[in-house]
Amino acid sequence: MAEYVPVEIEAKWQKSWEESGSFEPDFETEKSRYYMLTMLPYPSGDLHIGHWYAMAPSDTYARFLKMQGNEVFFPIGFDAFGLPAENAAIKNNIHPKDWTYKNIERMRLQLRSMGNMFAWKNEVVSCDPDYYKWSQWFFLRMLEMDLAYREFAPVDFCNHCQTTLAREQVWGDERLCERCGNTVIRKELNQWKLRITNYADELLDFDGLAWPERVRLMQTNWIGRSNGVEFDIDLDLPGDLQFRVFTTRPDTVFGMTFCVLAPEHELVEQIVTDDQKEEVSIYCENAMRKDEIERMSESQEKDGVFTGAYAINPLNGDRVPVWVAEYVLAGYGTGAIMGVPAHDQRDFLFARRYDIPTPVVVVPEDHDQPIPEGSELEEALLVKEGSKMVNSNEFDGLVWPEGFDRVVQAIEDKGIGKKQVNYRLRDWLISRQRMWGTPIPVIHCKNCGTVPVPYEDLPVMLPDDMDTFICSSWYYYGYVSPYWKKGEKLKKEDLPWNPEAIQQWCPVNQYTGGIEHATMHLLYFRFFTKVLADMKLFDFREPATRLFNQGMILGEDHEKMSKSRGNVVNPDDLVKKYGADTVRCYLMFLGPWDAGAPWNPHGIEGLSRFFKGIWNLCHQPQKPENIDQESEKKLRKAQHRTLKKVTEDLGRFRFNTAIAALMSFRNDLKDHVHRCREETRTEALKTMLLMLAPLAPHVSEELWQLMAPETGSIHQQAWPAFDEQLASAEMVTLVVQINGKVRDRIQCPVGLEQKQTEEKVLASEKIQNLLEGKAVRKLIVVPDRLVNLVV
Ligand code: ANZ
Repeated sequence: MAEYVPVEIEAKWQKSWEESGSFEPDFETEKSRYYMLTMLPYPSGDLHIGHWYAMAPSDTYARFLKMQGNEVFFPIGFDAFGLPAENAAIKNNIHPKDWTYKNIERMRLQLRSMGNMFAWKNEVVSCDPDYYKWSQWFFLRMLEMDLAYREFAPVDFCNHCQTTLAREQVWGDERLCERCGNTVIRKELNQWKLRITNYADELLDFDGLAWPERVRLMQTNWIGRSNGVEFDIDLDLPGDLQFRVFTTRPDTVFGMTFCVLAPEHELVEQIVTDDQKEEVSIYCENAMRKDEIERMSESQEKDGVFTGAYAINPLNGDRVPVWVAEYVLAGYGTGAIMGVPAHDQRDFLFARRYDIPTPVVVVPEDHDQPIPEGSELEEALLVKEGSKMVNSNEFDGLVWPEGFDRVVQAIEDKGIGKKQVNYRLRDWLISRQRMWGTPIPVIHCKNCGTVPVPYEDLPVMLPDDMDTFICSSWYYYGYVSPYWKKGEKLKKEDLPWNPEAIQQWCPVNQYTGGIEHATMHLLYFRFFTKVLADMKLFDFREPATRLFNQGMILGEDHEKMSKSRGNVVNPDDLVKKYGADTVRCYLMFLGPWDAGAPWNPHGIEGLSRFFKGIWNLCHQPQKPENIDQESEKKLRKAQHRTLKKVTEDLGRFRFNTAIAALMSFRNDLKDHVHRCREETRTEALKTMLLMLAPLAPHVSEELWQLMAPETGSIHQQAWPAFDEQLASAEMVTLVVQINGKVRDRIQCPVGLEQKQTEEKVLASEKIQNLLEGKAVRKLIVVPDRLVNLVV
């Protein structure tokens, strides 16, 4: 009998499938089309186990759908621009392009070793000029639609290297340049942005999308829509200087005991008194060097400096000090706030630090105690819904949201402000000042300013700069007609793809990828699709109907895998030793796909044995000792039960339980197959192989050729159907006794475990009535037959 040697059969089948083009979809198909997409990899040079964990299960799903009769499109490509290529290029003194393409070459081989049914003919590589010319084309169209614009924005800059730096190139709290070790400064530079904020409200609408709740929540918070009011506050200074604040809680305006301007606020210099000048200026300079995340951090002490100036609360005439503090950001709202320490935690910490009074002005509606003194508070009193205004003159007693509305009305009547909706979301900064990225197709001319490059002159070739998130914002359309109009001159009226194919295949039916992209790529690609729909390039407005986030595969030590920790698992070594099928299935077996799992080096042998077992079963010639009806029946039932389970599990990404069911079916086969008729045996084994086909494509193909060579490839077969009746669990009648007397008979599925049996018995209404609350002292279970309760 031939031995199972995975390396021998796997390469053979990968070659055969690719040569026959069996995984390239038929674009003209009559079948229902299914676009299955997995996030494209960055060509770092090595396919790591995380890639396998992302891509092997998605391949299983794609294959499963194909067997179920869909025409499945499952493309792959490379997101090839970015910083690592530049760093590697500098280090090794080669061009980033050479480094990138060398890595792509290697990763293509590694990806093939996984045995995925990728539609390789549709591959795109985002650093190919025939790809990025379309990114540039989109940019020019957005420029015309006023969706792209240039604005000064702060960047990290190294004076020594004379270059801007990406976040990850700025090291530590000291903020040192990764290249030269000098201190990095913040500098305002003219940068390109896309108006994603125009789409903020639409991006909050997830109607019709089957996306994980977690991602929807993260995006919703990221977009951060807040309903509030903006109004002017006069300074108590000669002249009529004033500043505008944004608040979501106008109903707390009577609790304002200070105001704060962001360190970047233009009024700071004008209002600061002479004796405060120096302190304020040092403070502002320091603050402006930090980034927003640092400034907003909860753990950060809330500090600031008094400007020496005072402002007047427009609703009650109170005179309050004006401070500068870094926790107020220049880029949000108006860059100035009213400080209400009793009801805002940041203001509370600030007021505590500087001994500023903290009067309480809203309480829970049902509060019937005396109103607390602010000095008693240990933290801000956060009440909104169901809050009642107090200590607020004519507004006393008003309950949310009426209090909100009435104060807004008063502000509008005075003509000092209006309702305002703000978003946390900022426009998307796409300039990168890096070499290895898509050049922005605009010429900066001394005499005539910025001039868009004519469409016919695209692509604008490297080097220059444009963020890689653009490339990944439309690659899934690129796959459908890769490198459309390759080498041709472009026109504005051109379409970036075959419109019919896009309309037929998009939006993506199922997208899979990591949750870490929730508020970046997964938001940008939704935005991009909406913009392209507004360009009338297609008539849908969301890129992917369903989204699934896989978990992360961790090191054996339950930590994130990293070279420095020495806990990295190399998939190539595993493939050599066990074969791709075993590695794929073992990763899927480790736990539910969305949960992720730590790598466990001990279990993989078990899976390897599982395949050997099936291999042997298929190779052993049938020598029925004596045909046994009972065995026949058991095997047939096991087959249909397993098929039902696997069909359901694969359909909901529960690969681990599907594999467990197959293992149990392998045991049934071992136990019964030699006592079954040839017909029953073949059917059971073939069904096993068909169920394995999406999970372990190579070994199932090899064995299929042994069992049914006349039918062609296993991957062209239909998913088998199960018989609902055979698949359903067999029932038994369980006799229930109380103190030895038969009291009830209950129908139960065969093989219930002790605990389930007990639960089932105790749930019976009849038994409950008979027990009348008496304590059960003992419960004796004879599986599938009898239960005796001793009371
Ligand atoms: C007074 C107040 C009282 C506030 C209260 C809140 C609670 P969201 O919901 O995130 O929009 N704020 C406004 N502009 C700010 C800026 N540039 N930097 C830092 N904080 C800013 O938050 C709106 C609230 O955040 C605003 O409402 C303001 O504080 C603060 F009981 O005003 B509030």
